[in-house]
Amino acid sequence: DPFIADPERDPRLKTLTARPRNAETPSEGLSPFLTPTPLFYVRNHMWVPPVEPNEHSLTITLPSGDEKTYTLEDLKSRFRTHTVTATLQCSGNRRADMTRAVPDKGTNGLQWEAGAISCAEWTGVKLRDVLADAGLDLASPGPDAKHAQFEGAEAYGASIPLSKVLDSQGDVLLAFGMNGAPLPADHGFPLRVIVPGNVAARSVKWLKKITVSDEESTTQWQRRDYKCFGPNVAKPDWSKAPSIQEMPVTSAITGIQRPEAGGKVNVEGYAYSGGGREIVRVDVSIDAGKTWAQAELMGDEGKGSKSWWWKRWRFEIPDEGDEGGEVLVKATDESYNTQPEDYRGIWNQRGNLSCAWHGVHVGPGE
Ligand code: MTE
Ligand code: MO
Repeated sequence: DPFIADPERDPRLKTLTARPRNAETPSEGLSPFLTPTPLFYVRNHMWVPPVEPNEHSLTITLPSGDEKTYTLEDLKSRFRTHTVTATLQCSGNRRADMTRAVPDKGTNGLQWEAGAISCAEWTGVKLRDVLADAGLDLASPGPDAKHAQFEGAEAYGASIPLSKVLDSQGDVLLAFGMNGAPLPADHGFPLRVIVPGNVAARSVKWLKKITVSDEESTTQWQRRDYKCFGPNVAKPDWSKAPSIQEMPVTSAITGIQRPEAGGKVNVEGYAYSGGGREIVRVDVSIDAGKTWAQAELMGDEGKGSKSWWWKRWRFEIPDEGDEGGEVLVKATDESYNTQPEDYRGIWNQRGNLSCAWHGVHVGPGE
């Protein structure tokens, strides 16, 4: 049984598949700034690999062929420790919205609602510090040093451009801590890479090996799955589209509360953009998008060089009338990128980057 090392899971997680474990964060877990660890969404392509922390090691290979191996103890004792707040979001978050919007075509993949996203404080050492120790010249790494490839202990792998690692404000971590405790088994114990601002698929769990290379990781997760093609492309030439790295701006409604009978309806949710682009505005409409009003942004501050974390927001519906209706949300990031209105222009067969305006029905008495 390859799933023998899979841990017990919190029953409040919304399970999509049990083996491998894929489960989204319930709305109660989407409400706090830092997602309680047991409610952090889980996306496993395979099993949780059994690991013996004292035997776990990380091997780094440079383009020169030089190789260096680090134990966990080496990483913890020899490098400065940093804590970074980062939201992880799956490329398929909100895929179910895209499927519902284009029912004749549907989408392939796990049908996530708005809970394939969570936020945590990650503690570890900077990958750039470790690469320098392994012998990479950070100032002039050479023409063959273009990508950092990551391999997990089960077989999963992915890569990111090396420039993200070399950026002194990139905050790429080799993390052993999550929300002040050791990483749990589902989230990569004992070591994972955290790539803040990039699609979570690049934050490889159960990290065993890093290769600095002139090419991207050759896995399907780098070369195929996380790409978007136009609706007319039935047989994509995978090499013709870049792998998803930074994600576009998105938002969602995650809770609706009526404090007391007859009281006003409060709507709350999150907004997030990739690349450390801060969310600067969230707008809500209660008339199908004809008019919009700005929601209140919560003042949460995370740790890190850029805004790697989501923004929580809330909005009080002024007068919902008797019929209720659809509440819509859209967000704007610091580059003034905003979300598309609907799925007509962004539908893709894999259902990646499902980020149109999010709507939830609010009815009387709800
Ligand atoms: N790393 C390994 N080793 N195996 C995996 O299946 N899944 C990736 C990424 N890293 C994966 C992995 C994907 S697609 C996502 S969305 C995130 O891990 C999910 O991280 P989480 O389970 O900690 O929420
Ligand atoms: Mo993912």
